[in-house]
Amino acid sequence: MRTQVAIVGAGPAGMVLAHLLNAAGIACVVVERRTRDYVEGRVRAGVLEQGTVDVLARLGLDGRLRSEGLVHTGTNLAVDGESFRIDMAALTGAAVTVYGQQEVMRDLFDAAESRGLTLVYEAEDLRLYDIEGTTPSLTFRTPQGEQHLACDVIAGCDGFHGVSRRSIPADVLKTFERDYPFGWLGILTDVPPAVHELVYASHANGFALASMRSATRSRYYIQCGIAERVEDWPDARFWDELCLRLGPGIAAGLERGPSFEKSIAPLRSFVGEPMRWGRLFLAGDAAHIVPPTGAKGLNLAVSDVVMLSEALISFYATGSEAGLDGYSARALARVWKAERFSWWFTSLMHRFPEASGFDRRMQVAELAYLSGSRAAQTVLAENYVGLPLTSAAGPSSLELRA
Ligand code: RFL
Ligand code: PHB
Repeated sequence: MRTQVAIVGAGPAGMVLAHLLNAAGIACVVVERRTRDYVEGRVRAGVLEQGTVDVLARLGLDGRLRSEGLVHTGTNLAVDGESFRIDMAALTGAAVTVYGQQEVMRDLFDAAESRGLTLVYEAEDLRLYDIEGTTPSLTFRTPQGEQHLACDVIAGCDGFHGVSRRSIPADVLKTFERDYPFGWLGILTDVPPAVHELVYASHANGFALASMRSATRSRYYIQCGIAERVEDWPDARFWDELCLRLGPGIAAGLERGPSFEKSIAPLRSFVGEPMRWGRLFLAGDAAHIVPPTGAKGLNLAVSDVVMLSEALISFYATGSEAGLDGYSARALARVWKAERFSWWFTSLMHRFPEASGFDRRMQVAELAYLSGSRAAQTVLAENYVGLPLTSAAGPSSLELRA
């Protein structure tokens, strides 16, 4: 097999890139380790930035998103049971859309089928060859046998545990990492959301989040210890702790229902630099991880592949590699800002095991300041709705110094 761009991984990064390239007439093949049902079944992100919605609209993938997505013009913060609203639309002119990653994946896969995109599922033991030359290739094994795929460029969109990032030599790849000493225990339940917008709660006991998937399906999270297990949290205990952290005002409107999904996710900040080695380009979780507090992971995957697609379109149109050469610095400039926001919001809202009484007072003071300061709220809101793409002319000199 031969193609122009081989895309490893059919998550949001790989599939949005495939659609962007297909729309530009560039041939690509997506190679995925799992089945479509497995990828589509993963319960993950829920909040789309305006820029992500715009990209899906540009690709003609926003039909269901427009009719079923919930546009939120504000978000709520709760501090030890008292809440206030941040009016993102008034502060920034932009909003976010609540539409689950599972729905985004379904739309991407359905359109891939109807548009004739080439996807290979259940590809095991994928290996990358000759990424430092101009004729890279992949091998993998499918139920049909051993496969070889020759290409011009490999897009490594295979998530945090994929093979792409590990194919960059250890003396080239610099990694920057922070693990947080807690996780998020999340549930899905078919009851109407407690509040029609999200509530991010900071409580002396720890963080909680009230989110949703639709007018009849709620998604709730509470901070838990990294050593805790799902079995430690029967529904009744989960609901009691969630209500305590959200506070009596919000708890009064909260309906309890049986959970049909319950899982624990660790929290991590991670960046690998550079995002390019030879003809291999990393995008999304393959290159970086953010803790979910800022709702940035899926959105960063989309902004990365928009920038990568622009570089590839220019490469195939002109033969110039300037865009490809600039991709890593351009993407990283935006990635680091989202990393900063996600780290800051995580640090502000969670209970750290080693935190002193002073540390808690600092969190509460900062939240009190946020509740009364338009300037502080604007900082939060403009990061939450999504920062603009870095200019194609390249990041500023300040960003390059990093
Ligand atoms: P993905 O989604 O991990 O997809 C990578 C794909 O690559 C495949 N793969 C391979 N394929 C072939 N060969 C190999 N050797 C392979 N190794 C791996 C995998 O099977 C998979 O299909 O990465 P991508 O595309 O970069 O997308 C990233 C997002 O999925 C992720 O950042 C978000 O889910 C993060 N996230 C959130 N992001 C948001 O923007 N808003 C949110 O509200 C939000 N909430 C969340 C989240 C993530 C969470 N968890 C569980 C990590 C909430 C949670 C709880
Ligand atoms: C979600 O609904 O899953 C969700 C929402 C906001 C976040 C993280 C996750 O910050």
